[in-house]
Amino acid sequence: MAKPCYGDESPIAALATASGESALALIRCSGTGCVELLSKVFSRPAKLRSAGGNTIVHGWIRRGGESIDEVLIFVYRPPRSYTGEEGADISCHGGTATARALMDVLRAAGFRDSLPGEFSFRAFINGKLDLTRLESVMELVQAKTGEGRRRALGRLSGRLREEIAALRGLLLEILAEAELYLDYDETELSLPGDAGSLPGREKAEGALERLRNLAGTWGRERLYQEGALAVIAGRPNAGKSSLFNALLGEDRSIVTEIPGTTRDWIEAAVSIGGIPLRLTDTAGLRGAGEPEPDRVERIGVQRSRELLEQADLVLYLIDGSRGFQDDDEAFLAKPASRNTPLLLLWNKADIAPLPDPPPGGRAFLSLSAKTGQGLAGLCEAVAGALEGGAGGENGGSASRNGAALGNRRQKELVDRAAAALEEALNLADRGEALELIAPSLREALDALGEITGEVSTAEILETIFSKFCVGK
Ligand SMILES: Nc1nc2c(ncn2[C@@H]2O[C@H](COP(=O)(O)OP(=O)(O)O)[C@@H](O)[C@H]2O)c(=O)[nH]1
Ligand SMILES: [Mg+2]
Repeated sequence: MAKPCYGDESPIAALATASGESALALIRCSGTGCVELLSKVFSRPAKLRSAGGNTIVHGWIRRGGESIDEVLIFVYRPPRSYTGEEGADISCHGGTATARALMDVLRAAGFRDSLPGEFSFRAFINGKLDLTRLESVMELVQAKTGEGRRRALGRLSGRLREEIAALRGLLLEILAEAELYLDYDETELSLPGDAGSLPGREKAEGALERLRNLAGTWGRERLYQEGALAVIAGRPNAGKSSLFNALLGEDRSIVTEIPGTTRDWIEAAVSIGGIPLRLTDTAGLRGAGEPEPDRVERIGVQRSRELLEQADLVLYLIDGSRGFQDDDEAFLAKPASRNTPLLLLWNKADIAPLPDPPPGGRAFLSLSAKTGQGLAGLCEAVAGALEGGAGGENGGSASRNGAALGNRRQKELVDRAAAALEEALNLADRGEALELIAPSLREALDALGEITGEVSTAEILETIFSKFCVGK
């Protein structure tokens, strides 16, 4: 049998829900003739074959004389379906055994297993959705927090597609004007301003600013999608494990009064201010004058340092009962920790309030990991510090109608469009002829077209859709 490939139009099927124990599951089918194929393994073949679009038929899936499951089949007729093709969703009972048995029946009936993202690929090919909206469906599926979900939904509703369409429209106007001049002999039509200047220059400058604003949205979007690594650091016994547990809302990390209790780092996923965080508790960083830690703890401390280098945010804890020490000062003075956003936390405020004025004239957040005092303020500060760090070079200024980028692919293409447009403006500044400027404008236009899929190749599409999950 030939290797299945995207775009071969054969009837496909896939389990669209997560496999495992559940009340119900959904198997999705698409492709010309798929209702006919299903009717061969269905208890009411005539009813299914004659079913209109967007209707539901109840019955049993059978193999020979054996009933496999009682199901509801949602029938779709083209073009009114997700893929634009004839389709059927089988709502069956959950659990791995049932889904597996039904998939076997479907394969025997002539369906093949869908490739990753193949339903979406077909939806794109059939003009149902553009790439930004299809990718947002994937972002929605992968959203880890409510805020991530809300942002993906904005793209699904078409905000990004609209902004890209508007920008393409602008570039097309500029290009059309430039080409008008190119078509005429210079003696018949004189260029506005200096010879070689770009007609529609103001439009191009406006478009460039909008592109930069759009590119600037990625830092923040990335934060909500991919999350951030927050590392809790500080001297032994500062209360790092206590804070880790308090933020998690459970006793995950061991807390004792014995310095050096945490020897290896522990990571857990939490959501703070809608940002998915990988929070890590680390072994305490001992000072020079303290007893040499044993071998295991020494490795733990080394790992703490490595984690600190990868961190997006450092939560540096001071043991308030012992005060701000030379070791703390030494840590904060290190260049590695100066580049990463850092929050200075004064812990154990329940027994040792933050002195006024605070030591070293530094800004501390006062809290108690034990009583929970100050934790709400800490969460706000964490979200603020990460958002500030993710603002990007232009401070993350909002783009038109709240459009925001959803993935690295889109970011790279917006950057490419901006660079090409900038090049066009530079060429115009140098008084180059329109023949030399126009290709840069076209390149910007093509890069934007790739974002929505108006410009695409089989290779580009396969790369995109193969990252989707099976059944999507
Ligand atoms: N009073 C008080 N004690 C705390 C607080 N946070 C931690 N501790 C105590 O400090 C000791 C060390 O805590 P732990 O979380 O293991 O510190 P780590 O070594 O930095 O992980 C334990 O006895 C904790 O009960 C706090 O906010 N207030
Ligand atoms: Mg600890």
